[in-house]
Amino acid sequence: MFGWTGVFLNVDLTRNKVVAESYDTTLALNFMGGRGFAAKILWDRLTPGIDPLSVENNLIFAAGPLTGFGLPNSGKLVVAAKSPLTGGYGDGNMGTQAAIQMRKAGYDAVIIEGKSETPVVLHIRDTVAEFIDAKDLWGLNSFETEAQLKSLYERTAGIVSIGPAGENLVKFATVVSQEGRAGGRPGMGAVMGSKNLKAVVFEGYNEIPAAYPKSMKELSAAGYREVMTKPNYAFWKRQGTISTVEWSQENSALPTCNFREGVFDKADKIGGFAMEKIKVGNRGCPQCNMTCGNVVKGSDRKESEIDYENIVMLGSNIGLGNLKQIAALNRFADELGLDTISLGNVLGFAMETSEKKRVPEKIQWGKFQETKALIEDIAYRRGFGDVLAEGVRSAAAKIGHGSEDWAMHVKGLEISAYDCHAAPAMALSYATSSVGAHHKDAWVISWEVQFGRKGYREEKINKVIEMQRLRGGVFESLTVCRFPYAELGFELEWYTKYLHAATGRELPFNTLIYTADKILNLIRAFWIREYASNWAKDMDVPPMRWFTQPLTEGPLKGAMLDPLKYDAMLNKYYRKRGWDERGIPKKSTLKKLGLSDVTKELGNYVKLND
Ligand code: PTT
Ligand code: SF4
Repeated sequence: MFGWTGVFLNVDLTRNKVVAESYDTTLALNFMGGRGFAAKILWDRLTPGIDPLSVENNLIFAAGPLTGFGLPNSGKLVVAAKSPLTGGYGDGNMGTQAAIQMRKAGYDAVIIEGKSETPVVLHIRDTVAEFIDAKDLWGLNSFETEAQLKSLYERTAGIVSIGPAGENLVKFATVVSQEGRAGGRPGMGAVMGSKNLKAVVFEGYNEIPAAYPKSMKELSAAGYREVMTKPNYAFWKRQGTISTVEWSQENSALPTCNFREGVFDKADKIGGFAMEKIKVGNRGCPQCNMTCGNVVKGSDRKESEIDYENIVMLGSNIGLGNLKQIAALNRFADELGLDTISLGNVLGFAMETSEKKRVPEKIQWGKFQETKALIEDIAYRRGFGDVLAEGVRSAAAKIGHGSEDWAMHVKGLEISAYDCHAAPAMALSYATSSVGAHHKDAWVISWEVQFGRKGYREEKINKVIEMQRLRGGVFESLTVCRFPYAELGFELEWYTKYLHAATGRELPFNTLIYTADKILNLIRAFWIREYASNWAKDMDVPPMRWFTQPLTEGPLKGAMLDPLKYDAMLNKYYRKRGWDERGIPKKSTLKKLGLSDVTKELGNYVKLND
């Protein structure tokens, strides 16, 4: 097989055993890699209903057929498991040297099951895997952990680790790499912690088999050159994702005070131009010349790599308008291994709940020191922090007193940094994303703003589906960064050329889209199998706040979503997807996608329609 290594590494932490397992071309072509492999493995191997933090869960690191070849933006890795936050399928995508090293070691995926008796580091060097005692590392933050491990291995080693949040099973703990790359929003760090796995070190010294190595090199060099010719390249290097702060403010989409408003009076102090004034450098994922991680020094004088999402969620959404303080909170979250998006939601929720006097704790908007202390309480599960460590869905259920009305999540995953009071298509995107409320699959809001945000017309549904196919399907299964395409207009044809050089196969775009639909439906089946009789259409509905509490400030004052129109839009989305009125794939849809085996299994949990 070319392109793929054709091998998964099974790691059993209970028995300290590893077994390399070859898989065939059919699996590769059917599921491609990354998210596709993760979904297939979790569907096949997990017993429905297991506790995500039990030994039975699998933690998966999966790459795609382009990972590690030196192609632009191909240093990405999917980390996946059954999510302890949502109870459904969970994954994330992080840029890390570990992606490249895993492939060079000879594996397309590493599947970790069981639980080590004591804290452990897994070291994989080509065909040799060892389990190293990690008692001395347990308790260290993710930066300290990586620094210690770095001193022990080759400079090229790829390391992923968890911080105290993962160890303490905070439900939105992430896996961290390279001081500021974080992946697995729906609690992949907690799954790693539940296995007593502090870190994985990957070292690989083999060539990844390419069908046409020479054209691979040429295409790679040409790709890097092409990226640099794109008109927005220079500005992207200056501001990366952060220019979106100004855009969101102009368009009333900037989450402010727990998504109550879409404008923030200190937006100019936390946007791209404010960031440029304190910027000290660029960092990025390996194999990338777009390096979009903007490094600034926070109020703690430590370096922090910031993006749009973490600025907004730890800034305007909690009423904090000081960029250096936001950077310090972001660095703190990276060290602890907490997802900044969920964290910003949880903090905003706590502030609003306190303001409304539904809890005795006094937590005020925009107070840096108090917020930092609360973040620490969350990571170490102290006091009220322990309640918040479960995520907003669970916290609201526990607190009650109507607090569900301002718990901003879909399916238990907290909302990313775009307010949708006046963005029905983006609301649909959050509501139907494969992991819960994440913008990664269909970031449709900029298109929606450009082409008319009012209305629920069919074109919007089509756009959501198109983006889910491309971003959530193609990019997550090839496991390459989507930013060259999404932000600079790097043409999609490049990827079919890369795929041909890597695999020796003509894999036209419509094949990739078909695979994307297959993966999305398999993930959908995973969710439905887990929720079984509790599965309901309202799981595909965004938070009530956007339907019931209009914006009270800014040019879109008064705006909110219309529940009846949203419902009609969702019904149409279901029909276009080949799902029934409950949002469950029909037998005919699964068959068309080559998922007939799924029909049989899923039919044991819910009644399927033809
Ligand atoms: C991603 C989510 C995002 S999406 C951001 S910022 W973004 C937040 N970053 C966090 C962080 O940092 N530290 C932290 N402790 N928690 C964080 N949580 C948030 O996690 C990321 C980039 C970005 S920056 C984005 S959009 C793109 N995402 C891609 C994707 O999902 N797929 C893909 N094929 N390419 C992508 N390219 C871009 O990568 P999750 P990274 Mg991240 C400090 O993992 O779970 O998917 O959540 O990986 O290496 O940091 O790169 O404005
Ligand atoms: Fe990583 Fe940014 Fe480069 Fe994408 S563009 S590979 S997120 S540094």
